[in-house]
Amino acid sequence: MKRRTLGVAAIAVATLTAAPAVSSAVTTSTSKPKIDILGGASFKANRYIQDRMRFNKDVYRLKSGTTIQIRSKTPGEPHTVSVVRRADYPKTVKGFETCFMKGPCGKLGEAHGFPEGDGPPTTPLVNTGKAGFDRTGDSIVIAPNGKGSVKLTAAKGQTLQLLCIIHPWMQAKIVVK
Ligand SMILES: [Cu+2]
Repeated sequence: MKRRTLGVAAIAVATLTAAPAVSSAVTTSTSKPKIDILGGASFKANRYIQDRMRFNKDVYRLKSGTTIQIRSKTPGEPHTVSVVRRADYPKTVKGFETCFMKGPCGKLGEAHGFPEGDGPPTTPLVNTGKAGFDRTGDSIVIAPNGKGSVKLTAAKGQTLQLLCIIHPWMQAKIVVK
């Protein structure tokens, strides 16, 4: 998938700078639990480019059975909210490449059916196990500036590790209440 390749190239540069501060605040319960995807980029001439694509929280504490509204406020590129194993989180820029070559970034990208060029994936929702978000491999694509929703079916006490397979520094988790 061309987009992912480009993403890695851009990010290799982007992460040369310190990661931007991301709110570590935890969501409080609201009537419409949501995950917002935020963006923005900047550069310093002859120094770096900084990409601030991110989930709006590091930790979402949500009740089992909740419908999660996901909203992207970034134009241009899609995102995914994907459940992965903690061990599959890239921890370095080189780790992004591993994620694309043999980790969930590549595997889920194929499962979603992202085209080589631009265009929507053939399978925006990949579900493993029972319906909803409850286990590794569950994944939803959110279009540029798009929305989506998914039911949190994981049982109370579970933690789901989230990753955007297109921008694999986007890492957060859901703690199920
Ligand atoms: Cu993303």
